[in-house]
Amino acid sequence: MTAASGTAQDGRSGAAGETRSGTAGDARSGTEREAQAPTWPQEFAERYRAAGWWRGETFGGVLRERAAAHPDRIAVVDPATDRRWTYGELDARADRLAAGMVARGITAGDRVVVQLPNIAEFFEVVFALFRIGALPVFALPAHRETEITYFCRFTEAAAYVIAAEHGGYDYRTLAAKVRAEVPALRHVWVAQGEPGEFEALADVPTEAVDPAAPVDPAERLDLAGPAPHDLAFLQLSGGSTGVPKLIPRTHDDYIYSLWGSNELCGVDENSVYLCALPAAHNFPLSSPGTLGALYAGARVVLCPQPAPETAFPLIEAEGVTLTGLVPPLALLWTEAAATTTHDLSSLDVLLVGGAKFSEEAARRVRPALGCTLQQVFGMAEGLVNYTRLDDPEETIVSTQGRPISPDDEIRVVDDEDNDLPVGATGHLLTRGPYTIRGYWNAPEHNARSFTADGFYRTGDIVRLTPTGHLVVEGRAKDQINRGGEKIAAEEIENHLLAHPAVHDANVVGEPDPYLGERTCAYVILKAGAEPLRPVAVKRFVRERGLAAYKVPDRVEFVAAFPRTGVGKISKKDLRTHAGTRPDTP
Ligand code: OOB
Repeated sequence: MTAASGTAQDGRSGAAGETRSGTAGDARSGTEREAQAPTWPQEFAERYRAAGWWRGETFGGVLRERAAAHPDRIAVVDPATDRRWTYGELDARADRLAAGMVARGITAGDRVVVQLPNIAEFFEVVFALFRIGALPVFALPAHRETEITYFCRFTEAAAYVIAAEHGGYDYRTLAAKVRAEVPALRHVWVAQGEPGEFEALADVPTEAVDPAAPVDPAERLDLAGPAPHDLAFLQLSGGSTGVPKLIPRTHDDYIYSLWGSNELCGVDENSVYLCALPAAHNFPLSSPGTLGALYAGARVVLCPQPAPETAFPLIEAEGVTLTGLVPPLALLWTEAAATTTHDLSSLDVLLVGGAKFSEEAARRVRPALGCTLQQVFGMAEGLVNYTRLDDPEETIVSTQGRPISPDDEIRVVDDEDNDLPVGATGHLLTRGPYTIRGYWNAPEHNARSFTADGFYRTGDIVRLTPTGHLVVEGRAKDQINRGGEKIAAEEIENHLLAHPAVHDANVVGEPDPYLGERTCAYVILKAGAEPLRPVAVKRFVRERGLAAYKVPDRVEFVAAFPRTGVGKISKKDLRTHAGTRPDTP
């Protein structure tokens, strides 16, 4: 990794010449920390600070400032429970929860797996952790035993935060399994609903919440709090390998992506952001998302689920001005808008991203919803591109935008990393002030995913237009993008190979009119094995404790896989074949 002996300083770090990335205040050497979370070389850190991109703020500090400036303004609306928290209240809640977590042994640098639906406590928890300098690990509500156990084990998590139930699923049962498998997990906190055998989050704070009397844990508990260049949290990578990788983001870099997004999406203190996608995902979190809205002093409205029947009444009632959707939902919303009785006229901007939005679908947004479409092509690793609100309609519907920052470096290269001329299609590499220099604790993987000089290999195939806009043409990574939900083929192949009757398996994406892509598993059974039905294979994968979206949509049994000239399995040929056969039970 190139991220040399990190020496970024902002005057708050402990030993001069060392970053504290990942582990505020820990006693390990800079080299050890660097191996855990590679960071920007000093010359880049200095450049990004000098340019004003890194403002030297932390999430805890930002919330404190907003609460001081306008304590009574509404920060978070949770319609499912009819709660409206002001900035003052959110700030006080975060303080008290931080104090309680510290009293239970959570310290700076600890990892805490947060798996919450779109409820107000999501913000109370993550801001409490930000204040302590502990790192939320952002799991999705769809994750199950396999994923959560892995996150808890791999990050050596100190705690796991859930809601008792959501979407008909009991997360306490999941937590019991996870705790049995990961004894090092010290706490399971239940943020909403009956805690069962675990502790209710409401019992963690050391004092009752009194919004009128904010406390400062930094003073009371002698917490230094994180420095702006410290890690703030770990995001999940969509990934293309057997296990998901974790993405270390700092306060400085992520906060830049927030205010940079706010400027391009027109977010100010009068904005109302509807969080319709799962709050923990990078898109609704930061593009400009809930955290962008809170940075601006705006209002966040939590949508329990993204169907038009739920979202449209909230848009009307709360005067929502912008929201973000993945393409299948954007399609659904444009269709539903034609017959809705709800007044959607407050909606100024609809952001669509996470997967390619087809030009035909993009053209329908403005006429159907009466708002400006903003395409967003982003990644949890960093780089985010937006079409601009004042781009010509043709650019808005036919490109995936251009980067947030003038310091985002974009390279489009061939298979040998040679730069290609503008207009040519190739691999997208990027480096910049909010794109990570390496995954968390993954040195071998980092050597493959980043160039020697620190460019991230996005795995996306793109072309640049003469105006500097990017058009996503495809993907080189072995991943299926199922309507914005990313599935690493290798991860599912490994699960299929665990079936006693399966000799070999390959998972590819095939076209789907609604999702864009769906997953197809090609399976070769062992010689002499009893015939299997596709449904049995799907059930087998599901019962291994995986998120439902990862269960193959279609399973096809074959005698052999197509091979390339040199004898390797040709996923390209499998993809071509996929979609030509109907599904069978
Ligand atoms: C967002 O983040 P991730 O980390 O779940 O997925 C990133 C990948 C990209 O590398 C690309 O393959 C795909 O998702 N993607 C798109 C896209 N937006 C993301 N592919 C085509 N067109 C688009 N507009 O998905 C994400 C993060 C922040 C903002 C928006 C999306």
